[in-house]
Amino acid sequence: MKNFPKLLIVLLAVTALASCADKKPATLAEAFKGKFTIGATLNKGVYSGTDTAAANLVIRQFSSITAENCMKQENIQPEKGKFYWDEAEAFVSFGEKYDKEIIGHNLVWHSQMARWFAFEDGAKFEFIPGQRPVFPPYCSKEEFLERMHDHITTLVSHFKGRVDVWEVCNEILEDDGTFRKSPYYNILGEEFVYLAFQWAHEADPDARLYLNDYNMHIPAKVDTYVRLVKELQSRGLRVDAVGMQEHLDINNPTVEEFETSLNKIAATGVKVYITEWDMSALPNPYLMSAEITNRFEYTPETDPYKEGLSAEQSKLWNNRVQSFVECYLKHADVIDRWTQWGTTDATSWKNGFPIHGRTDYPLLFDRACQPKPVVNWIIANAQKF
Ligand code: 9MR
Repeated sequence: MKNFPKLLIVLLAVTALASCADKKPATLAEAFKGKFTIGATLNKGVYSGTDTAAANLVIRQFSSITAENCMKQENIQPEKGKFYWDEAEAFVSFGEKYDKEIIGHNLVWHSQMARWFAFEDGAKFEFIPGQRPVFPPYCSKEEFLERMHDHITTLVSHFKGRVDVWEVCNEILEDDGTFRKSPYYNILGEEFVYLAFQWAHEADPDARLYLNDYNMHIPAKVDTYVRLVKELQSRGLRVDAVGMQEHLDINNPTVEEFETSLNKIAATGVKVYITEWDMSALPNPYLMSAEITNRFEYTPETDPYKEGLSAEQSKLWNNRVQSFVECYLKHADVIDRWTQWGTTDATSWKNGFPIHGRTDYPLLFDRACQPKPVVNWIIANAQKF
């Protein structure tokens, strides 16, 4: 009898543990536990607290967050030597408060580059509507190296120990696998890649580092990334992963094309991050890409689901997403993170790209922050893989 309370405690503890083990996942974050992190990309409304519905969705459903715009160079260092930290600070604090993996996007990107960054001090820009822009001369190589070192070092050091993962180079290749002729490449050649990784690592040795691009299903493109990873490795530089953006549409690419590229990356020994996932439900006027200079004219035929997605298209979309997710789960040993580009359909960039003003349905949560059918399927099934 003396032992009764002890026995009771043990019994209660065992029952509690058993019911914990039985507990079915209720959210995406729980569904992917032990497999990979599941991320959302945050705009200002989410981390500043004005969009409370989206913020609550992220807090509950996701385990990782990426900065959609606030860390891009034109926003964070719009003038030489002047860093504007407030927004990025709000983003990182949000992640810390809710214990999310925090992704910095990005250190090197030709687009949304600060206007002063590659050109002679005080350079004048003239943009005449309808004419090709004529750019002023680049600054000297020495000056560019100093600016690049300063930008990367200042940004990464500022968030040392707080940002878990930095996207070091974004969209540095053309689809044919050659280097994009950006100011980085034009001034430094391929060396800019190795310098960027070196300086990012020096500024925060614990941060994970990766290369990132769209259209990674194109063999020539992924092959060059494989070469770059090997080159980084042979120089002893830290590289943790290759990011496959995965801006998909309703037809392209195939799961098999994705898988072939994933296997090529995995063979180098680094991880794969799915970094900017979305799947447009709309007709696509060109073969899918995230090349943001591509724009097409709006006509009503290009925007068929203004009043809501048809049942047929919704089924197609959900089934296609499911087949990708099955593939991601199959490769959970290689995939470390799956991030969707945005939080809900309401604020996705796809409503404005590649045609402005359409109503698209590319993300896992709808305009009312409700899960699409495939989300419920994931929550019920992911742990079975
Ligand atoms: O989603 C971003 C959008 O709000 C910006 O206006 C746009 C400007 O370039 O960038 C979008 O994000 C891009 C990301 O940073 C890099 N890959 C392509 C994404 C979609 O354009």
